[in-house]
Amino acid sequence: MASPTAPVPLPGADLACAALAALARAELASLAYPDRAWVPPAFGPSGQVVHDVLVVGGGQSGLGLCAALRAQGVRNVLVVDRAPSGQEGVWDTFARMPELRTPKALNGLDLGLPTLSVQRWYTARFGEGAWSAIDRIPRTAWMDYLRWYRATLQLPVENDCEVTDVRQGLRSTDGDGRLLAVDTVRHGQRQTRLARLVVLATGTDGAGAWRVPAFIADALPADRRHHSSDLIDFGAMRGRRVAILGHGASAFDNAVAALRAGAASVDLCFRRAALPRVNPHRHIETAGLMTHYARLGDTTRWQVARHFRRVDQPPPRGSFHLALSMPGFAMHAGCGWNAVRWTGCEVAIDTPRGRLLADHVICATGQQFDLAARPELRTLGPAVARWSDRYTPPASEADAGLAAHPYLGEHYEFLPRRPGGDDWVARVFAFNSASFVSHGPHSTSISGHKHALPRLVRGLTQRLFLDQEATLVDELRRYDETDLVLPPGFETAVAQPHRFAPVEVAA
Ligand SMILES: Cc1cc2nc3c(=O)[nH]c(=O)nc-3n(C[C@@H](O)[C@@H](O)[C@H](O)COP(=O)(O)OP(=O)(O)OC[C@H]3O[C@@H](n4cnc5c(N)ncnc54)[C@H](O)[C@@H]3O)c2cc1C
Repeated sequence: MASPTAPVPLPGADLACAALAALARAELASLAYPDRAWVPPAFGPSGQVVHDVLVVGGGQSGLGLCAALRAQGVRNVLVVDRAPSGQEGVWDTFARMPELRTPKALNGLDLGLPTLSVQRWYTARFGEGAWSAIDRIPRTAWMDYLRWYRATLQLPVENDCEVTDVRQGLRSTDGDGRLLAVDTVRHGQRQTRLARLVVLATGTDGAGAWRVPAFIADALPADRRHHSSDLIDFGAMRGRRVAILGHGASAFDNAVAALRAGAASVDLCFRRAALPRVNPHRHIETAGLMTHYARLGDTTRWQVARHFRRVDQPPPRGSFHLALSMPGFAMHAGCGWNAVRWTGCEVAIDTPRGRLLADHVICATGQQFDLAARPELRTLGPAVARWSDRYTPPASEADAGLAAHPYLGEHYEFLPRRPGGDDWVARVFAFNSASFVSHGPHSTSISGHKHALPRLVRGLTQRLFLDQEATLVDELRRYDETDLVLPPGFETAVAQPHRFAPVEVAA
């Protein structure tokens, strides 16, 4: 979906971006990235290739991770994504805001290389002045940058490929470590892939599902109720009344989209008495906190998670002011929906303020945490430790939703639910919304990558390296690659015996 504020590329922008890509590759090479491969190849029982790391999800997290692993000499990485190429993630699918919510400076997919940064790409494409003029990157431009990034680094992404389960696999032919079996479906073909490690980079809904609340879903015809994450036909709302539930960014974005498409009116309702004014996310987006968050004690992490749940964040200024400026828009605070009914020709919504009538309903109610909703977690879900297994908050701070979140290790690895059991689950890393309580709210967001990706990469490379411990000494002893090339008998040939005097032996 094109953004109304998409900037206009400079003449020759494609050539400039191609030149920047070539420069980025040259600079990577000059820093000796990627480093040489150091994970020995492994094969499954029937000779199948074993991937060192299989990444599920080719959005910004999967791409950045793949690039960072290759830079560290982990070359046998495969990224799979169920979306078609270039349509990964939220940016060009159902995100509807004109610009990102993240300030433009908070990004970190660049591996520390300015030529890979979004700023350099943006200025190559739109000019220095265009970069100075924005404080948020336009949404569609961010997705274009991700496409450029993937192409520049030639990252191995297999699209249209859905992961349906991750299981304990077999031992590899080299006998080290256990393998994971990853079941996939691609164009109707089922396949089981093997990997030493798996990362779930499956996004904001990676630990649940976008869901219309049941009391709404059950009451209304399917074409009259939508979730903000649906691919909505806004054209069908022309001349109609639209009611939106929620006060977050998506609520305002969808209001703007509906009014732009010609909706007669939009009523945006939410339960709170007032919109949040303060954005606690901005407070915690510091290098110190995001780098070391996982080292905080359980009590502190629990309290932070509760705080974020309780206070929420304001809608982004751009979408908010735009919605308020549009004729037909109305916002109703303190107006949660008690009941919803289909009269046969319209939607009747009971609120504390009275009855609201609408033709379409959009629920901007976010995602529901529910590991059971994820096919790829069908085996893992019941086997992994949850916060309820490891931490008991005071009764006044209890929260069943947070308690159901996985209790992850320091590097995003799942931990076995039964201590000492199912250790294979620690070969799977949750770099998605499942990490919210253990690693804070920002690991996978744009502002988190700079700090979170190195931690994840360290965990992955540490596991791959420690897998080699049993063979490390033998390999070292067997190592016989000649470094100094000399002809046979060299030492004898160069020796100069006349430099030595005979040693007198005392009588
Ligand atoms: C409307 C909206 C606006 C947002 N705006 C911002 C913002 O401005 N700034 C910010 O930092 N964050 C924002 N977010 C949060 C978040 O979506 C992004 O930070 C970002 O998309 C996270 O990147 P990711 O790669 O981790 O996940 P995603 O971009 O969601 O990518 C996950 C990928 O995994 C794939 N996948 C999932 N399950 C499977 C499976 N079983 N098999 C194969 N593939 C699978 C999906 O197809 C998808 O492509 C926003 C979220 C929404 C919903």
